[in-house]
Amino acid sequence: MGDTVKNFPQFTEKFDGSSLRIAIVHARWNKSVIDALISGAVSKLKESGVKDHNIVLQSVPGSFELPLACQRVIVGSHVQAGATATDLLGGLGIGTPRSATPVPGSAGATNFSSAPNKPFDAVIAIGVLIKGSTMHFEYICESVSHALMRVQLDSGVPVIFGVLTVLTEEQALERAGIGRVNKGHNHGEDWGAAAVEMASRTRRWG
Ligand code: DLZ
Repeated sequence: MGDTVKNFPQFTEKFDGSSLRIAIVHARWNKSVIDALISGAVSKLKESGVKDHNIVLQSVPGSFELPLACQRVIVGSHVQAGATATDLLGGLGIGTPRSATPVPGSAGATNFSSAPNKPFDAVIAIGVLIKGSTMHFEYICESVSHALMRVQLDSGVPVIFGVLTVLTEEQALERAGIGRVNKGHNHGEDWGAAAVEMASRTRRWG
């Protein structure tokens, strides 16, 4: 990670994700960066023992839609529209896609009514906001971060803040580990680790 003090310190305790169910809710704006971040998060979840069928992905148009989607995912009304990580990551070149039944009228979505319907232990909200020439960026960053915190505190379910708020496209690429000049570090991995740690701790705290 280079000569810097600013990094994600892994806790020395190992957390076992084998009984955890984690949702990744992601925006579709800036897709190549989003895809890399999802890959990083999923690899870390799997490395921590989270099972494929317990990683559920839900996409939304943009970051502004993340808080409501996270809230609904936590409440449980999402299950019919989500896809498991295995399905999505088949498309990203990770994991083996399993066959899925398309939900009528929702292209690309898959019906996982057979997936275990237990509550989620944590949700990772992933979005990439890149500053433009107007105030749009400031308003969305501010409202999304506050709203995600609210969802987390209101529900008691950890919501991991996986929203990059960057000034340039290159900064976004570097934070997804796919920078053109400096490859950088994939922050999705940190979010996967944070989800497993917070889900485990929240269970212990009761
Ligand atoms: C409109 C917009 C713009 C300009 N930029 C981004 C962005 O960089 N990242 C992102 O996730 N979403 C962006 N959006 C879309 C908004 O988040 C939202 O989807 C729309 O305003 C509709 O509510």
